[in-house]
Amino acid sequence: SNGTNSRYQYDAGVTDCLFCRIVAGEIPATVVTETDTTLAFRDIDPKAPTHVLVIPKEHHQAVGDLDPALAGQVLATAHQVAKSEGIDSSGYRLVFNTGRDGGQTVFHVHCHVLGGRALTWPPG
Ligand code: DGP
Repeated sequence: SNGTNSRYQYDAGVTDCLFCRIVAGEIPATVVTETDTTLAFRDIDPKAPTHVLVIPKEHHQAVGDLDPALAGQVLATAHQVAKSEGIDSSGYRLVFNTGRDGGQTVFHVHCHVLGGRALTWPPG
């Protein structure tokens, strides 16, 4: 599947997608963990002591484009990251920035795993 049914903006899709290139090993990333279907790597511009991105390896634009099984696999990996980062008991935040108003800048769906400090609410 690809991002041609873009609801938010033009989606370059698999051929020119930053996170697809990370999956392919064409762009380096600090990988935290991976499964058959998901990849977790550190955000290049961390906003908290732990800031990891969890993506499906397959290209989908936004969380609403994921079938429930794959969405569940992304969430399971995010929780695994929280455990391995030692923030599962202190608490953490999972965020899917989606579309223009959500502040999404990379149009390959990703779950931010944020923690390691007390996070404020509401977000900006
Ligand atoms: P969002 O704004 O929700 O679409 O988040 C995109 C995130 O991706 C943002 O926190 C910065 C991160 N990011 C952008 N480019 C790169 C990159 O080349 N490598 C890594 N590891 N993260 C990136």
